Amino acid sequence: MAKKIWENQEVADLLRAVATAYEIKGANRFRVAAYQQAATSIEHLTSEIQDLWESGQIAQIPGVGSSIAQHLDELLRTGRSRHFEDVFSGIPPAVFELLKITGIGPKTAFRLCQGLHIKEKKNALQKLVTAAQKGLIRQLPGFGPQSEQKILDAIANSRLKKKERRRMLLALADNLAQEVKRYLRQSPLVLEIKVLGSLRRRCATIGDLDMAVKTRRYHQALEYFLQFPKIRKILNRGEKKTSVVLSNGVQIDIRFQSPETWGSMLQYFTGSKQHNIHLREMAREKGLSLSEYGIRFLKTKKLLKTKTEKLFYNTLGLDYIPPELREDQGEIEAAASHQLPDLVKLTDIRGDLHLHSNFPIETSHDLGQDSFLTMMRQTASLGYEYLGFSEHNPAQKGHTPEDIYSLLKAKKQQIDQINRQWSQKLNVFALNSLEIDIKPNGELAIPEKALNLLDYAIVAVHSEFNLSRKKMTARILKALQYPKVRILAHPTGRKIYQRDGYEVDWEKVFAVCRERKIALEINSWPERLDLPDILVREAVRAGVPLVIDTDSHAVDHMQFMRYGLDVARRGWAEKKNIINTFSLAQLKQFWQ
Ligand code: DGT
Ligand code: CA
Ligand code: CA
Repeated sequence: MAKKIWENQEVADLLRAVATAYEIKGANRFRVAAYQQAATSIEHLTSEIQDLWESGQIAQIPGVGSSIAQHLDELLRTGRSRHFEDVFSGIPPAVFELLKITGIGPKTAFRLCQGLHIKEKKNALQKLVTAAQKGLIRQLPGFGPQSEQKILDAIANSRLKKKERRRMLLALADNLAQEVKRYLRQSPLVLEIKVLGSLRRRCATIGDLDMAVKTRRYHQALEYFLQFPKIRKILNRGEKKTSVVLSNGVQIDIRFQSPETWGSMLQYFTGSKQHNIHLREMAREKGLSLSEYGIRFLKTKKLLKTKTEKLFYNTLGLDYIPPELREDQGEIEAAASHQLPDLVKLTDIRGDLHLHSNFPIETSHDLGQDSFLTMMRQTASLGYEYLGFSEHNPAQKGHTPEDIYSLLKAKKQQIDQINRQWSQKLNVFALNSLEIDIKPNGELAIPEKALNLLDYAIVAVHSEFNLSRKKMTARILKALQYPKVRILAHPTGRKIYQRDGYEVDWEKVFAVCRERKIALEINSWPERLDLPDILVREAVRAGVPLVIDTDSHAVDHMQFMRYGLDVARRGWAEKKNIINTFSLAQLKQFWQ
């Protein structure tokens, strides 16, 4: 029998299931977190875990500790892990079906399955709905009519969202596109490859991949593409284009085009649809018609072929419009009056202000995996000037205010020490920060005295996400009044496909941030991308400072800056709007 090839996503899903099983069994939360972290790391790998395993590199994956690495080795070698099987024992498979519903956690799912005798995955959800409709859930210990209704609502809601969920996260689409590009580049027929559609516009989620290949021999180039090993099904094929589905279910629409009409084709298939419709209306008023082949003058019927997109836009009397802005949100008007923003670039970034090291301060949430020095070196290799260590605050449970103070003091001393030893050599300066929980009443989760130890504080909501808009606004506004607070992290709390953001009165938050020079974070973590682009645009309009952070828990995550940058650009942000484009001296002055 052919040996099973493990996909990254499959392994990540399995590890996440192990974490859940541990959680149900009441295992220590660090163990649960270790499995979750390993799952996330594997999901974000840019190489295949199967390949890493074959070259003996599993233990080197950041976030995969030695014991998990051993279990994975057994899994990839033999197709099973006895350890994982032990962890799963006694947990009905149906639990994992129920967990797909947002709002049902591991322990609830387990209690429901046990109480209602739902064992198998098959029809598990339907059985749960039937039980709820018969009023059986409210009779279980710990449940009532209200929680029964909540479960029904959650299931209905998640069915609604299912369709939407088939879209991929930007980071995943990016990796996939890279892989296809690597393949295409090997052919000498291929002169250039471009990603188009929503991926080129850098949307947070991507429906399908649109690509274009510049070639003079499109027939052969198309044939070559169809040999890509991951193609599962060819949906249609024309002379110059084809649509296929890959083994992971993702669709690719790809076009093969000669250099003469390259510009118009890029423009057309980058979209968005709304942008193109608006552009066509505008062109028509000027006596022009637009297509993927160029610009036609209606009077003379003459077709102007446009080699570049710039020429295309300029011919219409517009400045070149960066793809991220092409959403028909005023960019066409701005391009006509030469008022497009000069968007922030990756090379403008001078530091990363939200990083989790592994320095042990007995944190309330997950600690990072790498040392201060490792992260400083990575900062240097990214060409930045500074970084900020912002682990989660020490847990309040089990610590007195004095304990917390001394843990944070020890951290500050260590950072001072490392700056003395390494700053000059690496040309990188480390700042001492902390990501502090905003408690439901708006107080911060560390004693006020400890704030004095920090260069700046990051505050964030990590619990009780479902407060009313009024209470959530009051909670955040209160937190923003504390001294040293300079960043509000992942301001809406959304996690794409996992949790909607909470409601906040942004006008009020914007006003306080502007006045107190508190930056709203654009968190680059692929599931977060928070602030979302629409709010970034509003914040930019309101003159609120922003910061693009990676929130890295390992050095490998520091490359995600790119995704936060994408969001910033989609929100029309310029360099001057983003505080981590400032030099360290400028930043200190800004914060004075
Ligand atoms: P997605 O795939 O849902 O994330 O979003 P897009 O924007 O990539 O949309 P897609 O893949 O349907 O189409 C790619 C681009 O092609 C789209 O942004 C605009 C352009 N386009 C040009 N003409 C048409 C048309 O007649 N219909 C559609 N759907 N798109 C068109
Ligand atoms: Ca698309
Ligand atoms: Ca498409």
